[in-house]
Amino acid sequence: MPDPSLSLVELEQLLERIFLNHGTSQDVARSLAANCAAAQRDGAHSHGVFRMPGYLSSLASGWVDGRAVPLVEDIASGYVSVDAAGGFAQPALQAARALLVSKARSAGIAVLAIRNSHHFAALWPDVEPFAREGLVALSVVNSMTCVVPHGASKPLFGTNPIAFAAPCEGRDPVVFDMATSALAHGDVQIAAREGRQVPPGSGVDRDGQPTTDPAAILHGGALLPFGAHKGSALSMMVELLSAALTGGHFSFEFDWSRHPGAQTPWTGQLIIVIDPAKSPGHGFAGRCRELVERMHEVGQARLSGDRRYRAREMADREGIRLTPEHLQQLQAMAAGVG
Ligand code: NDP
Ligand code: PYC
Repeated sequence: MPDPSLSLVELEQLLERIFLNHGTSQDVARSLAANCAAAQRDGAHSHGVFRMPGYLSSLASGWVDGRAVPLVEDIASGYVSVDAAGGFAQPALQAARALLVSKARSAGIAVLAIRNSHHFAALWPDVEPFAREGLVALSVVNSMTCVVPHGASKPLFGTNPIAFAAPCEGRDPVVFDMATSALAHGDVQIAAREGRQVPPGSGVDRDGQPTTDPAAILHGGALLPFGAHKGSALSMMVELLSAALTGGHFSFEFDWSRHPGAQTPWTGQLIIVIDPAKSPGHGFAGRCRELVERMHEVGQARLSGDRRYRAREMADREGIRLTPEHLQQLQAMAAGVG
């Protein structure tokens, strides 16, 4: 028997029911369900349905407000700010999106600074849609202290991803989305669950010694930045842009110890949107295509984003496959017993 499969709409509806049954507003349920279902469809497993128990446990702990109403502030010709009011970052982005795009199109560039927000998801769903509208987008979000800065002895930074999306003539947008740690925290959790070691250089144990044991990283140990001092500098930049600039918390600045079950980092997010129609000759998407073609010519077969697009094509044809256990677990959550 093949694993059961759902269409994107079916999975979104199932996840939306789960969020609603666990106390979120309709807007929040819709926004988180769309994000999580898209990650599952694209094979982004560290941020697909794997995350549902964490969302629910954070909501149940009272740490995140699933009914928060974001407050959008029109700060300047190229600057929008949102107070997510202790809720999730995705509905805050939705609330500010139209204003952000209209500012980017008139000024050529606009910034969205989200604060007082929880981001527990992949970052590419926040940027890819801008590129599908012909815009270039860059986003950063910080998370929770679990990464040792290069040369330091204790964790301070979060796993702090950076995502970028650009329109490209004749093909899907060029998108990358990467943690600035050697591994995303979610991938360490998955490795621990599956009894796999993580690659050397990923993390250290509670004594600061290098380890490939995911349990040692998760329980008292920490992750390392990717690329030594270079990834560490990018992670520092993510802290500054996501927290210092937006008015959000640094990854080390919040204390969730009084909310057992809390898992969603309470931080900030920055999104920069650029309108390439303002560039000379309006030729950005064509230039992007030229670069991609040259990358292929020199032998790079797989570009960042391509694996997700292939997974998406397959899911669009054959549905999104879930193990019977995962589907049962989701159905139990939707019925309010999970
Ligand atoms: P990966 O290392 O799996 O991938 C990073 C990027 O590199 C992706 O764009 C990926 O494209 C691309 N890529 C991977 N392998 C290759 C290859 N062989 N050739 C070319 N390109 C390649 O991602 P991470 O583990 O760093 O991050 C996973 C997710 O975790 C991200 O979505 C991130 O946003 C999320 N995250 C969220 C956090 C939060 O606070 N909300 C914190 C940290 C991480 P493709 O996708 O097509 O494979
Ligand atoms: O996988 O590192 C991670 C992560 C942190 C917050 C959400 N995802």
